[in-house]
Amino acid sequence: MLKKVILCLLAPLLIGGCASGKGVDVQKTQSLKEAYADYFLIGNIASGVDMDDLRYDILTTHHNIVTAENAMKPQYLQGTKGVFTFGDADAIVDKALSRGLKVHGHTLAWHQQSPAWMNSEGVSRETAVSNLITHAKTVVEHFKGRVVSWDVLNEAISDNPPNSEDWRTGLRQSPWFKAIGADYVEIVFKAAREADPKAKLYYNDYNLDNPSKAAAVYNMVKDINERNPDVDGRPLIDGIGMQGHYNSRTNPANVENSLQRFISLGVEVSITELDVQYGEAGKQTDEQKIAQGLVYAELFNVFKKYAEYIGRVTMWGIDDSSSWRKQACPTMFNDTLRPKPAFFGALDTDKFIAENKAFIEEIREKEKKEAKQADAVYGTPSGLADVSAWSQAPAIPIDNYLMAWQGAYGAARVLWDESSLYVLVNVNNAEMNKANLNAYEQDSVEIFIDENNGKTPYYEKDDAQYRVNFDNEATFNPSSAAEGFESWTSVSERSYTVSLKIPFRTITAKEGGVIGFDAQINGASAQGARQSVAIWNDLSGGSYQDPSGLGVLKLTKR
Ligand code: 9MR
Repeated sequence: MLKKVILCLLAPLLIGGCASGKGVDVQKTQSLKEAYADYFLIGNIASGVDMDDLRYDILTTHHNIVTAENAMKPQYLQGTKGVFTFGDADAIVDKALSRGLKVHGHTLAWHQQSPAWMNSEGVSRETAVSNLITHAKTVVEHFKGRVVSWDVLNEAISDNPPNSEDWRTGLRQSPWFKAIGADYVEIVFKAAREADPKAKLYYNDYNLDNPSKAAAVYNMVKDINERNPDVDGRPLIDGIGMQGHYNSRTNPANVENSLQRFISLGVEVSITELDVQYGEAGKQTDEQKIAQGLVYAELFNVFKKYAEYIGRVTMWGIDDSSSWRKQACPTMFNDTLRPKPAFFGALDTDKFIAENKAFIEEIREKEKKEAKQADAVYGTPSGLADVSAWSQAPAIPIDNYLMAWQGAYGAARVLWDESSLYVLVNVNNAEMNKANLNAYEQDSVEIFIDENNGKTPYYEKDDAQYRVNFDNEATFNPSSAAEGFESWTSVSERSYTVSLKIPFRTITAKEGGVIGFDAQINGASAQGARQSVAIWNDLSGGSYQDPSGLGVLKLTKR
């Protein structure tokens, strides 16, 4: 009954969505930037496509700062050495300024969307340093006075840093890092400060709700600012950008913990790329729209609480149809540019939560999908090539596809003893291609382990990912998981078999114990690109960084 009443109340918000339909007219709703005028700036992205039509109206009605989605990335500003192409970025900046919006710059150094001449293809350290400084200085000088803050460095810390205390070991093996070494971080910040001492300089990264990644970023910024306390009157790094690419499993408490941690450094914090994935194949159910609204509301509640320290909250996408993740409907406006419940959740957090609480709790309860369970059987194979040793263990099908293409699939069988897990995976329908430099785009199997079955939305010390391609080349996340690991493969036509010995890292296994477990098969195309992903349990596609969706393995004796 209650649900029915609430659904009726919500009806005006629920029409439309990622797919299509009518809804509340944007012009008639309250403005987001006005609602947050006393808290922080409200931002969104602009690309060429946003500069006309209704999207620009939404931009100006609800926001007071803009980030160019792509136009200021290195590849677009200096694709060829020494040839700076500012036209598209200038157009975005000048139009935004003429409409009274501020502009944030994104980004000077990144491992993506950067031309190889800058730092790869055998470029010496000296040349790479000079390329980095020239790029940063030229770009910042060009926009001086027009851009208020910069993402100087983007995504420099790897997803699961092996030791957060020693941030240098957590640096991503990016082209800049490989060409220059860990000091590239300071080099680029110093160049930017020199070029425009007034602009705020940010370090920007994703998954900062993950405590170990946040800790590495914290230690990096702390160390750099302690060593550079007075560069033009203040510490070198002004702010930390928490990108905020979130989803249905994001826990606002983790976001708050990281926010507090960064604030304790005395730097400004901004939410720089907020979106919340909640839907599949470009569709959202009515329930998903409300549940997504709640995540926005809860996040904005956290942001309001720390508003004193937050510079801006920028959304990554005006509407679902132009979002980089349009399949997951992550923004506040639907395909027909009508505000979704997400918009109202952000606009008036308390009202939205109060109006929808009972309904939302019901949704959450329903969403708690039971993890699949399978048995691992006690036993130690005489060797990894002894595939008959696994015959007593039940087959675990790996056939739920995460992408549209239904490529390689198979089954796993698992044995265990006190010290290790032994996994055998048979793969069918594979192209046997390992041409791609990204290991996850090669024909390969992946095993995810959560030894304490803690189901945290980030990797803890007992969580790890193991990947072996058909040619028995293994990769690990974190890299320390390689210790004691062994694997074996055998290939025949379009099938291959992989067996893995995965030593337990934090537990001594016992009969009746349960561990988080998943098995995935990556299928490459004949051209060497990932074309299919099949998995046993976790359909989120995020098990490489979030073990909360893994299945459960029960350790049995027969
Ligand atoms: O939204 C951007 C998309 O259009 C580009 O194709 C993509 C290239 O990697 O970059 C997207 O923006 C990214 C941002 O620059 C940095 N953080 C992650 C964003 C989403 O990938």
